[in-house]
Amino acid sequence: MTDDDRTGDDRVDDWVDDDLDAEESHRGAFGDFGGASGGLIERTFRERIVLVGVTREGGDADDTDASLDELALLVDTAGADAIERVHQNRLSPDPATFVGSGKAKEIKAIAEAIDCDTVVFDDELTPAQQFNLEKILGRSALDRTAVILDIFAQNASTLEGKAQVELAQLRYRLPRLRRAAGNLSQQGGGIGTRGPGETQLEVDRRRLVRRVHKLEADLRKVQSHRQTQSKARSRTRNRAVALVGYTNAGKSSLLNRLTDADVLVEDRLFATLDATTRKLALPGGETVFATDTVGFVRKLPHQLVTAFKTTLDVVRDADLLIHVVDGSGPDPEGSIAAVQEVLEEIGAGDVRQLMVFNKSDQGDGAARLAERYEGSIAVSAHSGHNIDLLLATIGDRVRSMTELAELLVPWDRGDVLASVHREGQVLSEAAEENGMRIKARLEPASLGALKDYLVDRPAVEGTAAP
Ligand SMILES: Nc1nc2c(ncn2[C@@H]2O[C@H](COP(=O)(O)OP(=O)(O)OP(=O)(O)O)[C@@H](O)[C@H]2O)c(=O)[nH]1
Ligand SMILES: [Mg+2]
Repeated sequence: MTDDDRTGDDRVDDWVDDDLDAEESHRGAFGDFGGASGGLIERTFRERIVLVGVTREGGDADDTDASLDELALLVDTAGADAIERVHQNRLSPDPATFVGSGKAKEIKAIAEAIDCDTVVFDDELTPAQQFNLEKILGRSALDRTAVILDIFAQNASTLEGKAQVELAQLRYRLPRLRRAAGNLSQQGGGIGTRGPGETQLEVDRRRLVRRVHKLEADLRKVQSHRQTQSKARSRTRNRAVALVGYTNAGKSSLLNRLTDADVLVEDRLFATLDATTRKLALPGGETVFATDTVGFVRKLPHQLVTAFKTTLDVVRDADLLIHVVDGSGPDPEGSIAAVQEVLEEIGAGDVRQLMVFNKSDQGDGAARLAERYEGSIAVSAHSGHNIDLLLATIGDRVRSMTELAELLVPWDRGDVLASVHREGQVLSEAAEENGMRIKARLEPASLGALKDYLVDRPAVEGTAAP
């Protein structure tokens, strides 16, 4: 065993809940993770599912319902049918069984009466809760995280996307590995010896840890490549705009409408997992980079947020976020709040936003919302409604990040002249006796560096005079 392996195992031991002493092997969701059907939810037939939502003290039952509606959609996307819902009010989750053992027995009775295969809980269960629940229920107990991971696994298509999803799955799966029957005694061997005495659980765990390290290293490589690319991009001084929003809001459709991106569009949750960036020419003559990225939902699993870090960095580093909302959806406010929460989690809570209510061709929801949210626009990626206005507004917002300035650069400062051209948008140039007089749009940082050559900054709307 190498030192590397030992470090890995130690780290995993921190994650593993040692209360989990399985006396028997039973049909569990994770005993055969990634088994015959390749996912958590059986796909050789449509599983029948009971959903369980809990409203905590101070929580709102309507929020729990909205969250369960979303969970039902997620379950459907994963390829199963939500047949029944169970709702509970609780001060706080039961550490052993999440819902309390009495409620768990009630759920079991319901599951038996309607002959369901799996129970899905709307909150993330600890490994111990999951294990105990499966014992009481006599069937798989999954949580929202597992369902979302399952959908991501189905939708991943590129190498990077697949690696990110697999990493998230492994991080979720590791603390949930179980001891198989009859394997509890740790026979033979002293410190450092592995071999005949090693339990199957340890072998499995070590194999997975090694895989986690490999994936982490692979993704780091992708990330450093991406950083080199984005450095090259920032030298060109083009602004970056990212389309963010709830899954299925129409982000990819909008990018396709704005550019010739040709991104996959589907009436399906999490159709997009990989970021796609395209140049977008604005009516004012500027060019920005526009990126379409993965959609968000309520309670997006933190394993995914961590694994998708490289993808989500694009959002954090953007100059402007176009927050796309399905204006025809049932709960736009709820989805806006969910998106905001994820943005904050990934450190993008402070990036400027332009709110866009999409699907204005479907009912008057988008138009009504646009009236309520100041500075927002109702658009339709399908019909093209207000797309010109959207482009003009993106242009305005991007332009307002720069200032109009007039400079006089002496003839012997060709380097300064070059940097004005490189860093700003030159509007006019006139040769004079003492040098070149230039009107340009520049970012505050560039203006600071060029302050010695500033003649006078023409006062324009929204620009403070010097
Ligand atoms: N009626 C209508 N439907 C739209 C519009 N824009 C998108 N859609 C539909 O909404 C669904 C989702 O569109 P996508 O563009 O894939 O949405 P997304 O936000 O990229 O979704 P994910 O990548 O899955 O998060 C598809 O069925 C689209 O055809 C629109 O302006 N009007
Ligand atoms: Mg998409």
